[in-house]
Amino acid sequence: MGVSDVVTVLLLLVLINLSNHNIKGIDAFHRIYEKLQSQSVESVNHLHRTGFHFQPPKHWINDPNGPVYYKGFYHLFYQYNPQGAVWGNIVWAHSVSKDLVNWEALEPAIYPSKWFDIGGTWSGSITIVPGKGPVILYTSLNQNKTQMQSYAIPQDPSDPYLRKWIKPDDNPIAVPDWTMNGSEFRDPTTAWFSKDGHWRTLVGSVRKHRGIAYIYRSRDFKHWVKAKHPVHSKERTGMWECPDFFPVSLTDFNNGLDLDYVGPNTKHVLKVSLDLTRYEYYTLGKYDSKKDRYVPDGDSPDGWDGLRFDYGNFYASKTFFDYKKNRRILWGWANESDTVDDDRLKGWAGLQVIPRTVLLDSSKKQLVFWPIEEIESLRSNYVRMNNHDIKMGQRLEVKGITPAKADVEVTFYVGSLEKAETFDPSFTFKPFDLCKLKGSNVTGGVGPFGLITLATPDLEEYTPVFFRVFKDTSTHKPKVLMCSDARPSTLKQDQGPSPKEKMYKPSFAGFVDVDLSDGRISLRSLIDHSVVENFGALGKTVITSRVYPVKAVKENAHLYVFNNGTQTVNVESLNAWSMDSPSQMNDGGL
Ligand code: DQQ
Repeated sequence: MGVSDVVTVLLLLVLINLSNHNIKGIDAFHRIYEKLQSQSVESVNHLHRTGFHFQPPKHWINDPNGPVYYKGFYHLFYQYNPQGAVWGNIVWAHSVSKDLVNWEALEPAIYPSKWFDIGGTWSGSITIVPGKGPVILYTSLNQNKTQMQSYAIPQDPSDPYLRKWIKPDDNPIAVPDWTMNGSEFRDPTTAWFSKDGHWRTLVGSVRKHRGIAYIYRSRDFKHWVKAKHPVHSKERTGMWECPDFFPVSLTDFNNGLDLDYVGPNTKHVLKVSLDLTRYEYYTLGKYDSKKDRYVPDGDSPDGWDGLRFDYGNFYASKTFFDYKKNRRILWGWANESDTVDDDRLKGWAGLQVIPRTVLLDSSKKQLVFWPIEEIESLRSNYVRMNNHDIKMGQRLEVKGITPAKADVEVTFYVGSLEKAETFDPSFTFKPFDLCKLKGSNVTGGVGPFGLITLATPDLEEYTPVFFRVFKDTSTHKPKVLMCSDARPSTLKQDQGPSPKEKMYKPSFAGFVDVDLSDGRISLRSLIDHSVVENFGALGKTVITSRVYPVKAVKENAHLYVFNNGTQTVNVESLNAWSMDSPSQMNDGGL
């Protein structure tokens, strides 16, 4: 073992240790809780269940799979344990919707039943193949747990509900060869058709700690051949789960592109979910379709410090192109951050975030995300606030809506940045540490200011979401930190000696790439009992947090705007709505 190998191993050990703090219920290597995975749920505890997020009536869920718009319906499949509230026994559960808000649950689409998938039906995607209809590509595990790629087709492609799926006998369509790691080979992407007459799909993997996205080609969507080189790989990033690969337009910042779009003015996005840390990153770059190689742009960090779709509790995400509205939509899984024991007692675990549109930011350096417009149909009671100064230490209550189930949009005017603190460059890649260090209460110059969600009036419990503005003397630009700090979110005590038995209360954070030249910054928060989704600067930085207040619940929860910086901040406009619940999801026999 050379010095660099020793360094790599040490680095990985540190990361594995770190990752243990990030996750629970499912760990980096899909180890399962033997005793709990099939322990049926006696009753469902509703205290922290969400009001307008996607959740089945009970049990464990994880990755969104195969989202697609087909014959008037949006389909969402997802990894689901029909027998318990922890990961295990995974099937593809299936729901349909006409508007991405109200869902009808159907029977699971695929579940282990054939020799090639008896060991598991894991994540994958759907491609609409002309002449065939929708085809599922998924990771199937045989009885030895070898990971392979398989396909399934609808029994009746004319059925808009796509209720029944068939797994043809010529499966699997891709098996790991001797150069590959058979227990780390999964999550095929939606395929795209190229001018050379081939379909292409990516499959995530790892080799010697190098994260890999293999590319497979097929002429008939049945016989697939691995390209000589991976489309992309990166050393020391570990297993790449759930890759996602799609083009974005460099000239049209309002519409999404389908996967097979070819044109001069595009870039590609490659997103990977890092099994070691349980967070994702993406790069923007150029895809050379002749060489089947993807090269990230020089200023798009490729690795642990990369850009993220969401800087919070968000994983295994997947986009799809919505033909109906010409947009690319992102789904992502928000895991619980309470304990495995809590999940067992609650009888449920996991949710899907509100779907988000994905566009290239006009800077062309990053993406922007925004909750789909359909979610606004749930807005009810409305209150507003205009032109309110908030001096240092002040807190203003937003009254007249249901704070535990709300949609809030606020624009702050911060004015001069003269009082902003100097940015310490050692935090450049450590926004979490900076958020943890300063929190929402340490007085700053410009900020911390923002929203206090899910709060008791005496702030025994609260989840603050806020900005803190620094001066970056190297760039002469403001450095804007955005935080969602779960530390004060609950009075419930951390329990148990091991990380998985302890509640996880992270100080999630990211920087927001804005110059504040007009003195303004906006924040939108979707608050839903145990989940808060936050969109800074119109979706440039997004942070999702899971929190479990015991007092600030339902009608006892409050919402405030606050400022703990010496510079007075003006709430230029605040619009807030109570949110209704969508029509009940029927349980489809789940
Ligand atoms: N979850 C699936 C895998 C995927 C992982 C198994 C990501 O296919 O890699 O439930 O959360």
